[in-house]
Amino acid sequence: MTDTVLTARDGAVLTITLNRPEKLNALDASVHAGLREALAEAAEPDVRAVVLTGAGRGFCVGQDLTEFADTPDIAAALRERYHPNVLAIRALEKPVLAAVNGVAAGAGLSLACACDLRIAADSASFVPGFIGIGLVPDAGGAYFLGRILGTSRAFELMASGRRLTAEGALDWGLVSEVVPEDGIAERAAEVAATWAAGPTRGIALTKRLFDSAERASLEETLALEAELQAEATGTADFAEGVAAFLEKRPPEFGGG
Ligand code: LHQ
Repeated sequence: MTDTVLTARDGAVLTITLNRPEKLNALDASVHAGLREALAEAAEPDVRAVVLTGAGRGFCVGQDLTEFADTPDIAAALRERYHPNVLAIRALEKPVLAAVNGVAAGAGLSLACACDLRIAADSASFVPGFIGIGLVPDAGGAYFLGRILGTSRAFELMASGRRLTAEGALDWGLVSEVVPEDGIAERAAEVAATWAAGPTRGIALTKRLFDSAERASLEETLALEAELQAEATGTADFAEGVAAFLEKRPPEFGGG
């Protein structure tokens, strides 16, 4: 693991911290590689929720623009460095929470939006850096923002390049809550611990169903839902959930 990406475990929660604070956690080759390793660690079965955050005053400002100058084949760089990590976040069979502690720009914004949930510090902001330098959104930016915000709002934001504040992001549903800057790590740990105590298989299958539903017909969605529900009813957490309901007690989900 590179020291530009750190991981820390607290029970079933894995926190991944992008760690180039002096560059607002801009993505260079070492961050891409470190994130790839960290996401592999996140796939371990005893991890039941993941937090992605940044060290210092930024979340992530996207591509390191000093390194980019030395990248002759941009399409290849996107395929090799960005796409595996974006796809790995979506493939993780557990919830991934972006704790947006500061500015999220360019591919850093896309990365936050690839996660399942987002909370933000009141000092955070969302900057579509791409258009500021004449680029199109990448790292899934158009895909994720279009789905989260709707095409009209996403286009206006991404094509204007204007900065969205944390409060504006809350108003638009881009983040689910805004907390004081000095409380974001604690709140992220609290939210992630709640998710980690949930029925992890059911949450994972719900994630898969939503990802599929965004592209599928109603008929395809009904078919997949029947398949996944059959799988969910086979889990220990389903048995525990029903037993707890009948015994009028809170469930204790083990994640299996
Ligand atoms: C940075 C960066 C940065 C390096 C701040 N790189 N150092 C993918 C593949 C291939 C091609 C290209 O694109 C992509 C995807 C992308 O992500 S494109 C979009 C790239 N990101 C941007 O365009 C954002 C550029 N940054 C900014 O506009 C500002 O830094 C924001 C508005 C994010 C924050 O502004 P401030 O809070 O005023 O901070 P700052 O600008 O003073 O930055 C602090 C330091 O971080 C500074 O370094 P220095 O040595 O001067 O203190 C910046 O140069 C450095 N930094 N972004 N992307």
